[in-house]
Amino acid sequence: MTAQPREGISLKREDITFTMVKPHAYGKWPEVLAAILSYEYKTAETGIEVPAEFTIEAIRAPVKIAKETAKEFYAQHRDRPFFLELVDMMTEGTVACMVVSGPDAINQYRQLLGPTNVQEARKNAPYSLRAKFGESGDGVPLSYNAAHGSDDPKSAKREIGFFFRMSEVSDRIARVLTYPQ
Ligand code: RTP
Ligand code: MG
Repeated sequence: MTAQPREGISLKREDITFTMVKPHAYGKWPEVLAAILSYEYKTAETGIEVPAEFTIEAIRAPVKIAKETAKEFYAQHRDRPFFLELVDMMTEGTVACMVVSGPDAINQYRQLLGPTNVQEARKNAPYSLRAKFGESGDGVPLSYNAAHGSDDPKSAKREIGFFFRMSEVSDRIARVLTYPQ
């Protein structure tokens, strides 16, 4: 699915992010999508809630990730003790992948995601995707936190490249992603 470009709005690298709904939350990904589109945050200056203005630029779902792809996707965590658990979780079912744009989308989306730890998310960020759709409890791995979001423009470009061809996003997104960084 490709969204229509919004004319006249220029995008910066930090305005494009990648997200993936993890397998354990895949059954609820339409609700995740609805939460993304209706997300409002409190402005620091006034405390007034304003829409984050996320646009879903492209969707691929369902996607079954191969073990080798999951290992490459999360290569930065290769030496962490939870790496194999993370790879198992990412490959135990299907995922939904999305390219998301909006003002300061990378940071805004990380806010919407909430803390990595689901219990912390429920306590400190009850509005967040991880609080609402993450799993926690006895025997539930910490990796069951509902969704992934890119942490910087370089990661967003890399992660989008795993799942989308440039021909699958609008020209204005492709232009920003292919511009030398
Ligand atoms: P993500 O990359 O998925 O958006 O998550 P994040 O930035 O909040 O956290 P990160 O440190 O990049 O960790 C990647 C994913 O690994 C799982 N994890 N498990 N067992 C553990 O201690 C542990 N720590 C992290 C989580 O699924 C996390 O999202
Ligand atoms: Mg991360």
